[in-house]
Amino acid sequence: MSVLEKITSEDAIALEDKYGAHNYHPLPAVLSRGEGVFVWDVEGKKYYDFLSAYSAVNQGHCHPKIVGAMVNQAQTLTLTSRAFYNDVLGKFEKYATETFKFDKLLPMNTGAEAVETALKLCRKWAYEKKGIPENKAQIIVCENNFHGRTTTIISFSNDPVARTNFGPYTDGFIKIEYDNIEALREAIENNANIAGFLVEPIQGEAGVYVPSEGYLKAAKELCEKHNVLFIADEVQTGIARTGRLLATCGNCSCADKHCSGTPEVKPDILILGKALSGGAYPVSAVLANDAIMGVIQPGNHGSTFGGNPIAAVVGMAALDVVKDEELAQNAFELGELFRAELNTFIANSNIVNAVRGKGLLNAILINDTEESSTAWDICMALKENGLLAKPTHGNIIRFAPPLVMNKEQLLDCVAIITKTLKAFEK
Ligand code: IF1
Repeated sequence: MSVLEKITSEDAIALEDKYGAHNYHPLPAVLSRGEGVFVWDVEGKKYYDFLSAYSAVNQGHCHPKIVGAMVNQAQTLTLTSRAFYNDVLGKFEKYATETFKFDKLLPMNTGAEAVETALKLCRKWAYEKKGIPENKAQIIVCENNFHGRTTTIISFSNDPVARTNFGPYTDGFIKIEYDNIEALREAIENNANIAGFLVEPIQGEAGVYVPSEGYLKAAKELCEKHNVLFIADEVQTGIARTGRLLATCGNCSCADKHCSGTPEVKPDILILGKALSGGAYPVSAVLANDAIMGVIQPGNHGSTFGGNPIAAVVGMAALDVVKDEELAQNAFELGELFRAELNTFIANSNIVNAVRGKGLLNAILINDTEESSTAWDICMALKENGLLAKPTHGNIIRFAPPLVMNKEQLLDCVAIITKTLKAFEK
């Protein structure tokens, strides 16, 4: 079968079922084209994309500036490995460190690799700078976290589906309740071997759980007081998704073009991925200042593709788009509108209990049990009505459109969502 040969949805699904590992349970939409906020399936049906590949396609599908940069570089030099220099990595590192206000950047490919990199960096800093006895470093993480799927990362997951039967597990992690500053204080103050605190500014997979006002700031202050590294996993919340360049920018009122660079909560280690490439190519990164990143010496860490020329130019183009099209401001404004519209619906609904989120990272809580298929059934109905979304856990549906959406399209999506939900009213 030639890759150019047209295929039906049914055949595409059958091929994956027969020849692919069953590590996902996708909605039965077989997509063949994407442009901006839209995707099309193989039968030509058009959809609003309300997942954005889990917030990787913030800049919209196939953004011409990003794709253009990728194609041009792909025809010039794709990969050198880090055995040699290349002419674009340094430019990307400079651009990204100036954008996010850090001294150094370590380039990787996937979000999980960047999280693993941050954990290794934190541990090495703890032994060589903080003076924690070797192999005694502990890193605090939160219940219901999602940081990726490597063996170490799932070692501190409490999701049985992600963790069971993948042991033996990596040691050195302490789990505490998310959004509970006293739990963090208790864990930090009674243990001299705490190296770092790894946290999602908003817990995406847990169901778009937005922490209490001031939690992140108080957590950072506690970390500072006890010489513990505050590690922000912004793989999903970063790159303008939550209405600011970073979720840890908090209520900083700047838009990207004139960022003052003084975010509400400045991480010691920042983890980026997903939309760092606009979804065109795997690009992730760990950023830190010299006092921390300086512990990394040649041979300590790396990856064949980490920092490759295509990743570098795609990363620069993706950041350009965020700034030039003021995506953070757009996400902020459309997010406010989305939640206001949904709250109006919820006031007279018995199928939705609440909407929550920041910027264009939102979720609705369906009025049914976690075990019910209602959220899935609603997503199937949304698909029929021309909008793609997927439940996170059980009865929660995540809504995360590309940040290039305009007000008219958003209101069109609100109409589709509310019309669909009405059919499920009890
Ligand atoms: C899947 C979830 C979202 C992430 C945060 C690191 C990573 C992710 C905060 C790892 C990745 C993806 C992974 C993808 C589905 C999606 C996801 F449902 F799994 F949990 F978005 F919420 N930190 N999240 O959200 O980045 O290695 O994937 O590039 O694995 O099913 P990655």
